[in-house]
Amino acid sequence: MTVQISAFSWVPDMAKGYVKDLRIRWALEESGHAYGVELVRPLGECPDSYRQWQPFGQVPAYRDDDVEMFESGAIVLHIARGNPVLEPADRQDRARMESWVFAALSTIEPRFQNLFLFDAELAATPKGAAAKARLTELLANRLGVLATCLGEKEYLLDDFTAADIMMATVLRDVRGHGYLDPYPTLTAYVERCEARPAFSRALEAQMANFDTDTA
Ligand SMILES: N[C@@H](CCC(=O)N[C@@H](CS)C(=O)NCC(=O)O)C(=O)O
Repeated sequence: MTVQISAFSWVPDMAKGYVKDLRIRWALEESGHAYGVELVRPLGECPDSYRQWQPFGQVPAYRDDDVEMFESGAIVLHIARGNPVLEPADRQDRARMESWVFAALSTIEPRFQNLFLFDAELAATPKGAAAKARLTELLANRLGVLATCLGEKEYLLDDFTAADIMMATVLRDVRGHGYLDPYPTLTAYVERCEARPAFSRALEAQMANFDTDTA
């Protein structure tokens, strides 16, 4: 099967290694699929034709012999379908895996993103400082629940699944801003996921693509 994904050819240094095509590369590496990459430039510089593939002009987008799609969660679930490394065979476990994929994307990630955007623009004002404290508390509540659910387990389910790709990539962003520091088990969980050879290959491939854009 021929697989192609989109990725940015350039991002600021702080974003290198964190762009969301990493999720797709990681899922593909875990499942042993080779893939090609179509590089686009960010900040509205992508051609109109790209928006037929990814309507918002974002990365990643994905196509294979059968389907063309966008949204990293949907793409990772598509790659996981029927794949024993990423998707449990048992129906209940599969349902839990899907639940955790959505928990990563809609329960944890937005709490961090609110804070991340806020950090940049408003934190300097007194009202801003109070609001930031509240948003920090809201994120902490979610991380606390996550840490309890993970407990001493290695992964969200008994074995590694697609859910760990989504959760670990969300938590890497959280960690980068220091909000994971109070949760040693979550930090260890991210490091365990990052220690997977497939993650290293995915990361290296993303970084190598940035080297090609010298404009
Ligand atoms: N919900 C989308 C978000 C994708 C996303 O935020 N991509 C970023 C790169 S990590 C992007 O393309 N940013 C540029 C933009 O939004 O214009 C997904 O998970 O695929």
